[in-house]
Amino acid sequence: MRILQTGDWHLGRRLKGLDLLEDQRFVLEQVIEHVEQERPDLVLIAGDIYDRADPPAAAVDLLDEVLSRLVLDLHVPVVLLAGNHDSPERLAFCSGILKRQGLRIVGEIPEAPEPLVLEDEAGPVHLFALPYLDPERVREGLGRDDLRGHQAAMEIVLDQVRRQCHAGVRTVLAGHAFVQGGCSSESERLLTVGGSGAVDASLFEGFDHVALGHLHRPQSVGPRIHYAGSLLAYSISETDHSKGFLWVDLPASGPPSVAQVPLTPRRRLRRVQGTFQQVMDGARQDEDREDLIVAVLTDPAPVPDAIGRLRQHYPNTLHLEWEALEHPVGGSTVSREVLRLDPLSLFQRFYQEVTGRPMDEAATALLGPVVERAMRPGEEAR
Ligand SMILES: [Mn+2]
Repeated sequence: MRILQTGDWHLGRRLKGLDLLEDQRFVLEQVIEHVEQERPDLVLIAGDIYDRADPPAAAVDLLDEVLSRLVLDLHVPVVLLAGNHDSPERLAFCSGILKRQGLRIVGEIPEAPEPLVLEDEAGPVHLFALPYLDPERVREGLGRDDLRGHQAAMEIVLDQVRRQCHAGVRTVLAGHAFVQGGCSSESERLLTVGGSGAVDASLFEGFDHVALGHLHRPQSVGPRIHYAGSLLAYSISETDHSKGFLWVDLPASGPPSVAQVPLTPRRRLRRVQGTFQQVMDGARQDEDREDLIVAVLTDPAPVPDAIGRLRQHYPNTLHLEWEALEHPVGGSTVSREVLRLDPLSLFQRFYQEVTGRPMDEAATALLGPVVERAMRPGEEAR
């Protein structure tokens, strides 16, 4: 049994204002090619299909095109589930009709989870696909007023899944969640404000394979719990990630083998570092001028219009950092203490310096949520 596991496509996402749709199409073409060659038993897309609940029309068209190729042309069944960025209702439009065509869309939290039954020479494989379990939705959907938090929501839904499991039948679980101990990036929208939103890996014991979405770095967080990671780098913190998908091969018994297949991005997100002069010299030799560039300049003093001049060589320079100025080793007017302050404290300090008195409670209460919202990853394009 061979499953292609992918997730966090975030179709329609922009990075620092830059449209990534053609970049997304470019890697999805590669995914389709792999499916065409390998003919897996299933393609599984573990949530965050779109970047937001109301995706741009071009993103909807792209998904339509990709799914049509997989399901109608290549006849490979596809399961996709709603992540925390998707609108469950919109994503699941026509899901009853599409199910008959081999496309299973999981939007709502199932009251009685029903497995998708796949078969190979060794017998059946049951796949349970859960959407992102928003605790509030689980509470409402199941009429459990006492239910609080992500851990409890996952626990109660998995209890129901386990009731439908059969001993001796290989079982795969797919979902969209933040498992404790996983390594996050800046492009995952926080699941809870002020809390971790994480769930314990121990909740997933007993499944033969757990295919998760949400974390954008490809990783495993337990012996059988795997994140395929996002389709592309979706924040400038992801320059060192190798993005791709997973081949999951389930044997007749025992643990599956999981292999990552890297995808080649249309434009690489990468970091260039050095003095302005060194970076410019490097840029002149560089043929990959369309790449998405994060420049880290080490000059001891600012260079006038550095980003404008860099963009003459790298038109897609997304971000510029002054390493020596932002992280001074000493002798700077900005003390290390200030660099360690969280954004709200930094505002309070600035307020005090400007007004001569500390920020009062009322102002702090007003400012807190604003700062929190501004700092929340994944909202930059709004
Ligand atoms: Mn995501």
